[in-house]
Amino acid sequence: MTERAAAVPLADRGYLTERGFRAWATTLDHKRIGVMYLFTTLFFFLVGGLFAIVIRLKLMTPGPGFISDHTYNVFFTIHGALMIFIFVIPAIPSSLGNFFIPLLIGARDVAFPRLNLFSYWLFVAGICVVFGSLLNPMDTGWTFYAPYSTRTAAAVTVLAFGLFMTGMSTILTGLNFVVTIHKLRAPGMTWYRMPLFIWAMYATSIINVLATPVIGITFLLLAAERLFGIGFFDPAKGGDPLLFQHFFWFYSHPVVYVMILPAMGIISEVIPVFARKPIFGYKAIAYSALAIAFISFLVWGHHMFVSGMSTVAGVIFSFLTFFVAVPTGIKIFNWIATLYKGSIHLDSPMLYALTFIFHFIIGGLTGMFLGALGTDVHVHDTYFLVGHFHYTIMGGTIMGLFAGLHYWFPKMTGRLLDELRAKLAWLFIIVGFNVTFFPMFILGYLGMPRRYAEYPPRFQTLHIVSTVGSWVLTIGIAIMFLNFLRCMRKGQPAPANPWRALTLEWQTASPPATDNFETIPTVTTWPYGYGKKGDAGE
Ligand code: HEM
Ligand SMILES: [Cu+2]
Repeated sequence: MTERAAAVPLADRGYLTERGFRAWATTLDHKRIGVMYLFTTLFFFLVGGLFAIVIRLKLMTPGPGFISDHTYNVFFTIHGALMIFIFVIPAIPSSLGNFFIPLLIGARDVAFPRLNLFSYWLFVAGICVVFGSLLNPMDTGWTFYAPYSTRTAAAVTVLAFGLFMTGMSTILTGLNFVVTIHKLRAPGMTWYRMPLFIWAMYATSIINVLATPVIGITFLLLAAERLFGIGFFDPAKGGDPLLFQHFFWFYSHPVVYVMILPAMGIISEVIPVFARKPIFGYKAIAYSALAIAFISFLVWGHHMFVSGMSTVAGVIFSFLTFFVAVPTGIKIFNWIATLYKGSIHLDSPMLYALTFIFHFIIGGLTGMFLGALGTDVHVHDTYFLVGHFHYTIMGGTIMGLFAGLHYWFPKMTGRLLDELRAKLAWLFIIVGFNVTFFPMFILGYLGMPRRYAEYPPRFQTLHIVSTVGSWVLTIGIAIMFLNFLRCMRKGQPAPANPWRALTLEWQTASPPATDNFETIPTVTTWPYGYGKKGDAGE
């Protein structure tokens, strides 16, 4: 491969034309705001990843290590809290959602551009407060469990306040998206002509608007308890620690679907384009997103099976949990049916989409073990769970994000990615990911508890395998990011529609102009008519 000495200039830099800090910081363009979110969240993915690497290094040896056990607790708390609250919750909705919702529905911007900009800066301000808490860092785990979190001397109140702000930003973004999807669709874009990514973002936004206030209020109660000694959660003050767990999971279970639904939306876009086939079961996929959003509010108790809840409640929550598997299974079946007899193109977005399906099946099925009351009692709070949620979040959501980044890179930057490097990165990532996280299922099954800095030596071999895997994974992620950075400046100029896709964002220039479309398109059909003669996509 020959290196090009200088960047190839783009004929038209579209929305990227205006340069300078001010132009970005005060922009009302949803695309620029999306890009700012993308850079911010990806940066914290890398920071959270650094903590993960240190955690894994420590776990190579069973006894006391190069960091103290307290530091270990702090590190997995920072790792978890950053990854969940600052990275994965906003990662797809606020970045790719902001960038692509208006483009996919044929609008010029979101419904409330100023509110959108405000949400971004509120998010940044929240992150600053979160970092303020690092002066006296928290060691409670990302779950903030009371009563410990009400008593520890660490800066819980500051962290809770920072997350309150980022949560507020999430709510405002969710509202903005719901109104945008209702009000700003191009003429002719009926609900059943909407791309499935839009359905997914719609369901996600509804969860964000309904669930996030609950955690916000919980954080306020926690702060009130710490600051004013009001007994909400601490039994010594007449509170109930289980109330905290109920509040926390009433938010945090639905929020796992905030993490996964947008990724599922991306997969529903990528699969038909690279299989050159109409999506199978469009309505089933669309409605299953809403069904997942609805059911997600009914199952929080599965995180509390061992908290002393009554067996009857446990059985009911366990039973309800299995219902989530139905709409989830519907999606997976429909994607596979779309692939069936398709003309599969294994470009990098498709590789990541297939990787999503592969990992998510493992993550989802192990979720069934955790949702079943009888088995969860045994594997609760072990590495089985750590394996499960990394398979769903990292193996699922993050692979969906990577699929989306590779798919939409030409649209966002106006340049093509280097496919060879993209595929090389993918190879490292899929191998590294599975070597890192699969051993965790076995470790958990054998009884290795989560959140322990030290462990019996018989677990060491599997821990070493996992740590070596994390190095392979890191190399893959590094190659991927370097490829992004390099091709942002030096990639070949991209045509408007390099993947021959039918959704509206590809019918405008790469990168799009500030107001997206020269004239607002009129929609006459759904966007999945692939493989038929005479279609624009063929
Ligand atoms: C880069 C690869 C990653 C590695 C090697 C890794 C490793 C780990 C390990 C070993 C733990 C368990 C710590 C313990 O229980 O003692 C952990 C916890 C956790 N990880 Fe990761 N992780 C990675 C990426 C991610 C991502 C992408 C997310 C989410 C977006 C994530 C979310 C979490 C959460 C929420 C916890 C629980 C923290 C707690 O127990 O409070 N991780 N991670
Ligand atoms: Cu849950």
